[in-house]
Amino acid sequence: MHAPKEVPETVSPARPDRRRFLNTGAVASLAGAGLSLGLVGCKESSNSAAPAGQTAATSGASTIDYTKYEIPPGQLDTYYSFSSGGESGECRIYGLPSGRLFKRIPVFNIDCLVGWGITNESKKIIGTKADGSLNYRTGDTHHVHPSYTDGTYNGKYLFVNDKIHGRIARIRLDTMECDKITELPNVQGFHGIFPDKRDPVDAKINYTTRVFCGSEFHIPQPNDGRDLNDPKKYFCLFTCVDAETLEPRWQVKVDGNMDLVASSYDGKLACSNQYNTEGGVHYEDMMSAERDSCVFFNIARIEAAVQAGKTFHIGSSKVPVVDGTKAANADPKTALTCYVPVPKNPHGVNASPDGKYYACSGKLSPTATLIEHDLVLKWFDGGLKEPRDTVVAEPEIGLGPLHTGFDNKGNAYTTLFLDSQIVKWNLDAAIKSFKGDKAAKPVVDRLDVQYQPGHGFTSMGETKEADGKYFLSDNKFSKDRFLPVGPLHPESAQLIDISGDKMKLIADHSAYSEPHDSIIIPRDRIKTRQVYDINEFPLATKDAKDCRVERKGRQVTIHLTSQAPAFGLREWTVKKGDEVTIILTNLDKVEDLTHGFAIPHHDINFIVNPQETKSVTFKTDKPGVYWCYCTSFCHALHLEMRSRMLVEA
Ligand code: K7E
Ligand code: CUA
Ligand code: CA
Repeated sequence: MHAPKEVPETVSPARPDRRRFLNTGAVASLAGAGLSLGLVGCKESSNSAAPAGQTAATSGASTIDYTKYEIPPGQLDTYYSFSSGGESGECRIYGLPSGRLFKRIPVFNIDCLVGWGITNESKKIIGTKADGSLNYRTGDTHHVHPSYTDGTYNGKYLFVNDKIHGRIARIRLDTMECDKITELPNVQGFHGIFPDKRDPVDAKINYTTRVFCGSEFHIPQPNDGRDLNDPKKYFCLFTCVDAETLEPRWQVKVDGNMDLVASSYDGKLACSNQYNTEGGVHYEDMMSAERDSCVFFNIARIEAAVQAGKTFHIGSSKVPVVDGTKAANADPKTALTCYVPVPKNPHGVNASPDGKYYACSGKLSPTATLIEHDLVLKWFDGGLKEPRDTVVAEPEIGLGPLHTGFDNKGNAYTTLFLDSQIVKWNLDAAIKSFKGDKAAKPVVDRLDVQYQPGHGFTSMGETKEADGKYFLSDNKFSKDRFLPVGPLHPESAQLIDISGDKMKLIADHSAYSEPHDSIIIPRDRIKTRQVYDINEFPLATKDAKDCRVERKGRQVTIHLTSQAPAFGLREWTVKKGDEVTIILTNLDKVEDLTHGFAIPHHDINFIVNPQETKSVTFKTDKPGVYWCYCTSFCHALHLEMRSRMLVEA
């Protein structure tokens, strides 16, 4: 797997030798870890994993007119794609179908271009300790989902998780900047996140008001040193966060862990797949059971229980917690939760755009489980015997199924991590087959991807307006698809045309490590602002004539403006040991006319967009002359755009 090899000039998507090599590698590494996967199929060639009679994988390469998908210079893409950035802690915006990277949005990470984590305003959002240093400098973003109105995107916010530190962040979609971050109490491994798609309680509020957050790692509660090595006492919390204040409203104690989260289209349910119902702390234990669960939350009942005060608190947290464990919810008619058994260590749960089903992938089972929404509600009404009776299909689709996207024609597209394929399967056929109809063939197409796909998602596929145009496969390995750039290869995001019967692979886009999830939105759903309103910033200096230096003891405030090609003060004088705050307002009103501001030796670097104000605070520790200069090429006299900070001994 790691042997150096020459770079072929062209790469055939279907080179079977390479695929087999990778596939055996992936399986062998699991087997080598002592795992008994209980997987069907063949370890030699992924293609043979297709059960007899089903479509073999295709390269999709032969007759495609790629020019059809080209975006020539000067033309705009038809879709935005918002993507998580994994261990980078950021989010990204791509254009589709071109794959152009438009913007990286710093969220949990420090970014010296925009000054995120450096300016006072951004530090306040990320959160600082008493000494002014950042609470955290790292983040791990996995899942991005915009806010909804009535089952579709309203273009207002984007929500994203930080798996490491259990934080939720909100990005404004008009400026495409993060504006709030909250750390969830008593949560470790905050993984799945999904906004409510409809608010069922207050008809006046017509947009997302709840964001549901799962937690993956079970911990002692509170995690203060008690029960360190007593895993039976550990547990996880499911959290509901208010979309406007971004404060947690309530939490639910659950059995097992939570991985991904999905929400219903009617506002009644949220759910999460669980791979560790065993409560194991080592992987062998986490995969010892043949079945795990998908746990459903009855939102109205939980909120009624919170209202009625049937709650408890954990440690110093003020957030009310209700008991959603199996033992406390044995009677369906009053239950807050319903645990639906699904095969071994599922990963991913996705709601179909018609609101009828949830597809939960097997990961260690070659199946996807289809759970019917109305049957879950029926179980909660006492009309079904077992939670498992809510399952309406469980087709065999291939090895290592993870995430599922949907088109507008009743088909699902699931990533197969081990098979390195996307499998297209038909929901109705899967349901018929589950009922015993031997003629029904759920799998309708397979396409090789390069390689080992994680998330996959369709255009508008997580809204009621799924359009069936594109599927993007975020692959975990790219190997030989791009020029090598050292040991860390880029990830590959492969765009697939799903408008016809056969999937067509139409583009490879490289992506910096490591996007997990993305969403695809038509460009007309997004309305951005190009210039800020200067009145939004209480600290703004609205006229260059008002630039000044104010001193209060050792605290010095510099009120400064920028207007191409000059800053409002040519120089200012401070003393060694002063605490200096620079407040910079960009007076330029022209779209795209951004100025930067950097100070040598002081680690200051940020930008101000048109009509924006930002501030930084720092200590002067070394006498001397420091040229504060503009870092953003703004004008013919950009290089001359500088001021002196004179630091006296
Ligand atoms: Cu959504 Cu990668 Cu966090 Cu699956 S997870 S791939
Ligand atoms: Cu202002 Cu360069
Ligand atoms: Ca398990």
